[in-house]
Order: sequence, then C-alpha cells, then structure tokens
Amino acid sequence: MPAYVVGHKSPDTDTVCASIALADLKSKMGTECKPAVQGKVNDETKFVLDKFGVETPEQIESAAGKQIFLVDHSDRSQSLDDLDQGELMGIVDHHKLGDVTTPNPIEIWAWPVGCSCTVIKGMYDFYGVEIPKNIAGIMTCSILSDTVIFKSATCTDADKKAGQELAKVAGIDDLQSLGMEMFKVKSAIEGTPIRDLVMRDYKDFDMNGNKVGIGQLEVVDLSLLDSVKDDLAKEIKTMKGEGSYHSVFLLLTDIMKEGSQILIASDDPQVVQKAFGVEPKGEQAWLDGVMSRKKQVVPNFEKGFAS
Ligand SMILES: [Mn+2]
Repeated sequence: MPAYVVGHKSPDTDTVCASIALADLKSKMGTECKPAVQGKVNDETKFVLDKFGVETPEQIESAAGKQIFLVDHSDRSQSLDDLDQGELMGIVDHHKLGDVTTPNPIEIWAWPVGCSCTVIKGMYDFYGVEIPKNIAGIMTCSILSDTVIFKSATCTDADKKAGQELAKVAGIDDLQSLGMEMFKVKSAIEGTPIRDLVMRDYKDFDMNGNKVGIGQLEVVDLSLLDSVKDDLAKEIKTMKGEGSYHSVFLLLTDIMKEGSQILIASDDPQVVQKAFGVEPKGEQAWLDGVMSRKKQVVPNFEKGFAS
C-alpha cells in the first residue's frame, strides 16, 4: 500500500500542491506515495491544477492503517483526527512546530520560509531529482499564493529564488501576471454566502485570555468588495455574539495597494489603536503596509491585548 502525503484541513493551494510534489519526489526515491487532501479544494487551487493539467488529489478522512507524511502543518488540530491510528513517517513544513509526536524516529524538513513548496524545491535539489514541468508549475503557483506574489512579510530570498527557478522549469515567463490571474480567481465573491467569505481564511486566537477571531480576504482591488462590505461588517458582529468573543476582526487585504482595511467587531475597538497606532474611524481602519496575519497582525494584537 502506498504512503499518503496530506496537508492541513481547509486545504489551500500550498497544502495541496506540496502534497502532490512531495508524493512525486518520495515515489521517485523509492517510497511509493499518493497525495491526498482533507476536504474540498478551493477555486484558486482548482485553477492552478487545471492550468498545469494536474489531477486533484484523493480526499481522505482517516489515517488508520496508513503511513502518513504531513506537509504544511504539524499541529494535531489541523491534521487528520485519528492521526495516531496511522504511522507518521515525516513532516515538511514552514510554520511554527506543532504538537505531533511519534514513537519512532522520523524525517523532518522545516524551514522558516514563506511556502512549503520552497522547502520541497530544496529537497528535490538536495537529492538531485528532476522536477516535472507540470509539478514545477503548481509549485511556482504555491509560492506566488503563499507569499502574495513575493510581497508578504513572510517571503524570504529563498522563496524568490525557488519561485524563479521553478518558473524556468515550468516555462512561465511572467510571474506577476500569473500571480494576478490567480488572485483574481481567489478574489471572486459572486455567489458566495457572506459567512463563507468571512470563513474563507479564518482563525481563532487566545490573546491574554480574550477570544479573538481574525479572518482575511485577499483581493486584487478593495473596490471588488464594495457591494458586500456592509454585510461583512454585520456578519462579524453576529459571529462575535454567537461565539463569546472579545473581538472578531476581518482584514480586507488589497494586494496591489499593499495594505489592509480592518473591519472591527469588538468590546474595545481602541485595541486597534493600541496594536497599530491607528485611530479607527467608525468600526474600521486602514492599516498601511499590513498584509500578513501571521507576521504582522497577530503579533501586534498580542501586544495590544497585553497592554
Ligand atoms: Mn503554506
């Protein structure tokens, strides 16, 4: 039976494409592997897989009796619920180390870079294995997606170098325009229920004993959200009431203007002032240069909530 390579729940482009790439590399090195996903792939990922003619991985819900490689996460909360029922073989990731443990020695590749596919590019190079053109294509797209076309605060020189080298293999000349095409697909809001938009990329945090929810919508132009902005603001207020939150924030990130408008539903809106030094107008504020939840928004709010 092949081993499975699987990424986190609510799969994004990096988690899906990293599974495919690592399964390819491992299989070529003698460990037969199949890529898998936990849940439906999103529209951006579908676009990327279609563009390079790569099949959508099989969906799995259980690790029982399987050998498993994890990509793009090492937190149990984001993993297969019964991970312990399988055999964890390895982890390839670019996040903080999570809480999985194993009874046996395992392989771990974790780099503090902007994208899992940057790490996997390094693995292909390390082992001297050639990257197929279509897989180089989807890996390029993963890097463009996770680093917001190399603009995110999480982007490193290693991501830029890997992106450029992969693009060459894939025969992509214009990374900027490919990135914009992807973000247009990602920005699409037509026909999407408001709650789904808020939840598209949403995480809960505990900040100094306060429950705080932070969602993010990345768009190529904020005006794309004009027609739904009022509804989004209402929706986060509803969510705040339902979930005994101190605050629910929604970042509307404009990847061209390189900043985010933050919608605020909070017991204390001044926490935005404390975190970012910006006075909210009504229940929103413009945060210039702020694009990364992981590197900018969460650390600033943690300071804001501590003071
Ligand atoms: Mn990732």
